[in-house]
Amino acid sequence: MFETVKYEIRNQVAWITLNRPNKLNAFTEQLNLELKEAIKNASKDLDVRCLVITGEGRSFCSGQDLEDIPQDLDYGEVLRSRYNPMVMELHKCEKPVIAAVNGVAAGAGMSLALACDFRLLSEKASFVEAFIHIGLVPDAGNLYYLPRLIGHAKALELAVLGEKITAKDAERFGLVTKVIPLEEWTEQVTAFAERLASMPTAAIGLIKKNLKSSWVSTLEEGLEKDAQAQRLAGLTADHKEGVKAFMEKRKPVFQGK
Ligand code: T3D
Repeated sequence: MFETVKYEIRNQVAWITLNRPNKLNAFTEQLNLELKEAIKNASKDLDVRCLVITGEGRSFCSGQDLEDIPQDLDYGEVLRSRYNPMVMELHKCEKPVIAAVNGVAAGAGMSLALACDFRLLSEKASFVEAFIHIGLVPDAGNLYYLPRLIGHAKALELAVLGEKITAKDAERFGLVTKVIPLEEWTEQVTAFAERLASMPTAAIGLIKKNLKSSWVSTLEEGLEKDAQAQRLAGLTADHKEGVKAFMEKRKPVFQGK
């Protein structure tokens, strides 16, 4: 289906693997577009309840392919036509999205990881705000997500200095859900993804939506959004099942609706 992305569904999890390992999974136009399509497919597929984005080989993604910089477009247009739609597809996704950062995530590769809901890092993984080393500005949502995740001061420091951020440092800054030892990587990422896929994923979608809008809402608007979301969550089969299972003292079986 795709050439630069592997797309597999297992146990209600869509596994989306960036597949240009010889270039450390650097972005080309084709990869931007195929990744966007893969996210769109998984977002729409009723059999999918969680997405995992990861990289083939030793890297997660090294950002824009520096050997494939388009000559015919200015960089603003490259972002508008290729990167921004990819980030917006992630932003629109109502299902939980995990960045399984298996190795280095540099430049727009770091931006991609920041735009996901969870970041699982291999102990060998790292982040690099590589933009500054080539005289560019962090893009693809990097400067939107980073201060929201770790605060303005640390975001500025990382973006300006562009130093390698080890998995341990990323965990210390609060950028990471979990750092995973190499030998447990596949097992732990799979377990985490399948755990999310078995949760009340419609409620997760509502949590994502209201958390995002909280940045631009007054308290009054936020309270109204709580009421609207809770109305919808209260109508789901998963809510009924959760209460029933509690009363029957058993584990609930959620369907994501
Ligand atoms: O609109 C626009 O087009 C602008 C948009 C910009 C968005 C951006 O993402 S800008 C930032 C672009 N990315 C970078 O500047 C990162 C460049 N890469 C690196 O800094 C390092 O490669 C890494 C820190 C990612 C990894 O370092 P290391 O030592 O583990 O690996 P390496 O030896 O540097 O790289 C291995 C190979 O991958 C090497 O090729 P070779 O020598 O084996 O043939 C290297 O050239 C290649 N490679 C790595 N990153 C890229 C790349 N080739 C093309 N583009 C890359 N981004």
